Amino acid sequence: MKTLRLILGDQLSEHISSLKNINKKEDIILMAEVWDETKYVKHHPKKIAFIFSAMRHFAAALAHRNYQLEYIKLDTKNKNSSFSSAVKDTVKKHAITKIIVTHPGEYRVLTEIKNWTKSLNIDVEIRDDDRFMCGIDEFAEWEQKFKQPRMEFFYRYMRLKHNILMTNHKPIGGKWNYDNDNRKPANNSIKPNKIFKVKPDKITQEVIQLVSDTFSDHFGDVEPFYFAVTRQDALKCLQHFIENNLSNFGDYQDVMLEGEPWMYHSHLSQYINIGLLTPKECIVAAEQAYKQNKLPINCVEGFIRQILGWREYVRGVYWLKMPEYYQLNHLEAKGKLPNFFWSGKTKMNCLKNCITETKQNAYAHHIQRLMVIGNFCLLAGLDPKYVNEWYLLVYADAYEWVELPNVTGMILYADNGYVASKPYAASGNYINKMSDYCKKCEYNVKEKTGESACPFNYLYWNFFINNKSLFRNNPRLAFVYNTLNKMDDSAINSIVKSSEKFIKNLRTDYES
Ligand code: FAD
Ligand code: DLZ
Ligand code: SF4
Repeated sequence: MKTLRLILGDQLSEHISSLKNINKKEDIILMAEVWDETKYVKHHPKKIAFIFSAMRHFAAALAHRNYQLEYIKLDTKNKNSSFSSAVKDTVKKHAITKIIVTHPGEYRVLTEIKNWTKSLNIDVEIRDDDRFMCGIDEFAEWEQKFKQPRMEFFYRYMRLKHNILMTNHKPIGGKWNYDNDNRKPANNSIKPNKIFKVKPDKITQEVIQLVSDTFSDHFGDVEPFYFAVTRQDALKCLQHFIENNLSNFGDYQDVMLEGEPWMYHSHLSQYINIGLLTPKECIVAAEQAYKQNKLPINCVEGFIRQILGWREYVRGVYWLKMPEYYQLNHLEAKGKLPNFFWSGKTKMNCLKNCITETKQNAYAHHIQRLMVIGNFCLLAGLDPKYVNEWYLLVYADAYEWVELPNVTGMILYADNGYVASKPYAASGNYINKMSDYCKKCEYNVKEKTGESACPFNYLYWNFFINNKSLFRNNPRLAFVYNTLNKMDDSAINSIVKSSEKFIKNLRTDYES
């Protein structure tokens, strides 16, 4: 009996469940560069180059270990290839009788895989993706126990279950969460370290050429390309982070500075998501740094919470709520993306910086994604459909299981507060405190309304005016509505007028 072991582009680990108990003499591993995956959204060229190069390096490592491998390179002439066509051809070529695959990261792909039993008349086994530290069924069981299944409770459950940063079943340091210590504002003395970069080898250079020849109409710059594409280099990136950035990670987690896209973040998400690193080893490395090198608890706990808490939580939410989650639009937002989401050309200096850096690096750090770009999408009333598409294609770490709950849930409140207890809305004041963007902006962050006022200032109030019936009874927004209630009619009128004008101009922008 010959079994096909299918490895998808974000499953690049020799310990992936689809390879367990493989018969090296009989079984065939299939990896395929296929058009459908490059086309379902027009991914950033750096993301495609990253995935293809990492796939080719991983395939070479497998071949070196004497696995039998069928590796299909992108056929630039036939643009109709898909996972299904690649599997069908390989099943026929090798007289395969069974397919084994690890659970994919996207609902769309799961549906495709489930069809093969019928369309190919073959046994298909879908194995759990045990790179995640919480199973899909386990999350669903945990979630049932809560009226409001918030990330913070889930995170505590995970800390206890995996015995991370615990002592005698209690959180080390006495507190579960040190987020209040992790909000230091921007200041001139912050000087982030150089990031870990890898020089492209021959395989990567070939892929860069392929991508620039083939996907030149996609948003983003393929070069300079400096991502790690092997497990060895991804491990070096993890070490670089632990040694150089983790000790500042907590303090400056929310800070944004012009010309400093990487700050003290780890830049590990794309490696974890694709399988070059496991979430567990990143968590363990940080915990060890706390124990051995006495790194500050707020930094280590903050970093671990992102991976053990948020990352696992959003994955649980995705599989629990799909496919309905994809359709959600609780605030009935209808706006399209303005052109500057593609060009970066806007007078709003914060957005200009974050979008331009996204275009260059296929990366933006969390606060740029959440409180600048995301905040704008929320306040400007952009339709979740377009916002999700944008976030899914622009970042090198984007797969729907992680992108969708962050966009629909965290930034757009489109799930009616399942993920976020209140909308992550902020005026220019927040961006001014956490960044140096406002200093060079054509808008004035101190002005509330009018032509030269920071658009975030009036859009913020306008959002809460427009959504009064939904939010006025939310206790976490009591301060917002208390302030609004004290505003006189002319102030409200000015906010509404400035907002209407701004949104009308946005419409002209995307319709042009
Ligand atoms: P660090 O700041 O160093 O954080 C450490 C790790 O924690 C990350 O590598 C990541 O694995 C994990 N993490 C942190 N926050 C989250 C989160 N909210 N959800 C899941 N994991 C998290 N992350 C993705 O991996 N893919 C996405 O497509 C993605 N889309 C996002 C869209 C929006 C609107 C927002 C607000 C966040 C999104 N995130 C996404 C989460 C987060 O912004 C990125 O994981 C992070 O910026 C990656 O950079 P880093 O590795 O330097 O992270
Ligand atoms: C994102 C992506 C791209 C652009 N190309 C491929 C590909 O050619 N072959 C492949 O196996 N995977 C690719 N991927 C990653 C897949 O889209 C990803 O595995 C699924 O979306 C499931 O998460
Ligand atoms: Fe952004 Fe407003 Fe500051 Fe300009 S003034 S950078 S638009 S927050």
